[in-house]
Amino acid sequence: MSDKTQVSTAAAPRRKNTRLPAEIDAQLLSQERRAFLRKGAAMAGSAFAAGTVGASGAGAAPLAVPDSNKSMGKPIPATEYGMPSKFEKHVVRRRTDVLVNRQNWSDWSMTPLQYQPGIITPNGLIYERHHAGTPDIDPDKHHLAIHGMVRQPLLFSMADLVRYPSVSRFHFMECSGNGLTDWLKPASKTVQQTHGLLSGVLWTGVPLSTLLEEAGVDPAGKWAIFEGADGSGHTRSIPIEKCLDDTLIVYASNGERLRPENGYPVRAFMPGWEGNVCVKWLRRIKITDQPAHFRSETARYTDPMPEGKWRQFSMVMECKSVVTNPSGGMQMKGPGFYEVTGFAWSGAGKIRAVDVSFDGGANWREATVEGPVMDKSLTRFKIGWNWNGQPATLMSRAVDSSGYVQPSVADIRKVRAIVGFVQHHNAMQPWSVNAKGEVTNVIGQV
Ligand SMILES: Nc1nc2c(c(=O)[nH]1)N[C@H]1C(S)=C(S)[C@@H](COP(=O)(O)O)O[C@H]1N2
Ligand SMILES: [Mo]
Repeated sequence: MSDKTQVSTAAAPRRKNTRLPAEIDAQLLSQERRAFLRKGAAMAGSAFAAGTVGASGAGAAPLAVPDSNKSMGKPIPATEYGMPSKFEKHVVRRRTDVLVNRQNWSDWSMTPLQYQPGIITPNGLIYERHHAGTPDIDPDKHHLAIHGMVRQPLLFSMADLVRYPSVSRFHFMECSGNGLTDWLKPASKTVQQTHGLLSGVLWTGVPLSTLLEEAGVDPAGKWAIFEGADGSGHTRSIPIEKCLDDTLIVYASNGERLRPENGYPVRAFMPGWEGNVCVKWLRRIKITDQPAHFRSETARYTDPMPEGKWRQFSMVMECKSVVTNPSGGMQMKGPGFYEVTGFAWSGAGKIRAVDVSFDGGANWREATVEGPVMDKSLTRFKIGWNWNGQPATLMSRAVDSSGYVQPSVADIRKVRAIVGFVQHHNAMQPWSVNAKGEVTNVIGQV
């Protein structure tokens, strides 16, 4: 049979004739459904006592043939960059609705974590945080310099950089300002607003250690200064140990070159450390014998301590988790079985366990941590819940491979001062469900 015959419109009626009769379809479907429910009941025990999960119970009615079965679909264009279905338009990054900042170039947009089914954030949904907007950089004109206390200063074009041996690694990236509006009382409604300065990404690039080996770091070189090519000239000082350990010079995310807003054509990435150190649009790395004490290491990105002092260089993002389904702004569809899901992550290693409470922290159940469980990566957890229709308060608590347990705001208060908007908020996030099934942010209220 020629290609032409296969794609002719004659295929439509023929296909229709070869379909299973509708009643056989329905029979198969109900068999499958019974098998699914049996399996579910075996897995989740009493969780399925309420009967169906969400599928409606119509077992034997013949299925209607949808219009999509009766006509040809959209042909493949000669070239195309694929986009999500038009029915997924709500799955978008959103600017903050708490700190309205429209006149300011320093801005951020958040990842819709409530709609993210797995540990990867698609490139168009990776959160954005910039201090002076996104520059438009021609990769053919861009260079990265390594200089300062080195044996031989080096200048790389993008073409040079991509020739070096590369690695691909799954890691989360989180802004240390994630959650800063929601310490003591709820300001944000959704998990996108409370936790969306967080993304899970497959980063590809060159280990910085490779480039530093070639440059030859002076034994007295203890810090490296990273500078971006954007309007903010963003700069950070990084200890040489981190540079030689797992720091990456990244040019791709999730299988394609970085998006402009995430640092195209090249950025730094320090796994597990606050997003701010991951300098985008990277143009130079200067080796020095001491930190430079830039604005983002003094006036910003420091932690207030109880004695009125400020702590600098607290760059590891400590263990954290959040329930994303259900989460703020959602509406439960009546009592019955729910799979509660969320994310856990730690800048200090892997996720060891996640507990979930349904009564505001009085009792806890251990959730299933879904593999692969990777170092400094978003990790998914899930737990079955049979909602009885009564008010409930959900929250999660993660433990990482170092044994560190995610704190409450009260726990953090014992070791740090909390004054208004401050960074490094890794406390547990409570969501309350009322009898109507409305889910709201109740941080500071339980
Ligand atoms: N050059 C440059 N790098 C930068 C920034 C910036 O404004 N300019 N913002 C930093 C901050 S605060 C964060 S959280 C991350 C955000 O990276 P993203 O926009 O790819 O999510 O980039 C960091 N690197
Ligand atoms: Mo940030």
